[in-house]
Amino acid sequence: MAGKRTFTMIKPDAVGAGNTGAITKMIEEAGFKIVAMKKTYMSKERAGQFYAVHKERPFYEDLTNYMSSGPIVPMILEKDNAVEDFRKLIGATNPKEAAEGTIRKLFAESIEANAIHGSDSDENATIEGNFFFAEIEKF
Ligand code: RTP
Ligand code: MG
Repeated sequence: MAGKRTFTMIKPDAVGAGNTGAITKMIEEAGFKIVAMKKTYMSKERAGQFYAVHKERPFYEDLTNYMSSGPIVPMILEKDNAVEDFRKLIGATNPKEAAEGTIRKLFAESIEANAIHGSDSDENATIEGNFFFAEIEKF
């Protein structure tokens, strides 16, 4: 079902702060079905692979250090218009610019430690979901 899934991960700051449950509740209450979910960890090398598109950006080194600083909770989510609707639910990259009631407004610490990831296209949602989950883990 093209366009119905997105990929997210709760980032190390939010997992470490004990916000996994509150964020997951918001995701489900917004109408997203959890297709796959686990708690795991990315080495710095693996974080570098996940964020390879940002390799030339000035924040890449910081970003890969941060994303490998603690456990994360990746998920595949399903809903009509999933990618766009999920980006709305999480809010702007910088929590100072995020709309009221968004996950980043409520839980992000900074532009880098911003609580949660959301795929930016259907194509990337598939690639990112497959980075973490085998077919047998998707329901
Ligand atoms: P994401 O991919 O995690 O959903 O975030 P996004 O689309 O809103 O932002 P993107 O431009 O893709 O950046 C990826 C992540 O890199 C960190 N970042 N740090 N220090 C900085 O200026 C800076 N800018 C971005 C954030 O963790 C951002 O979510
Ligand atoms: Mg992005």
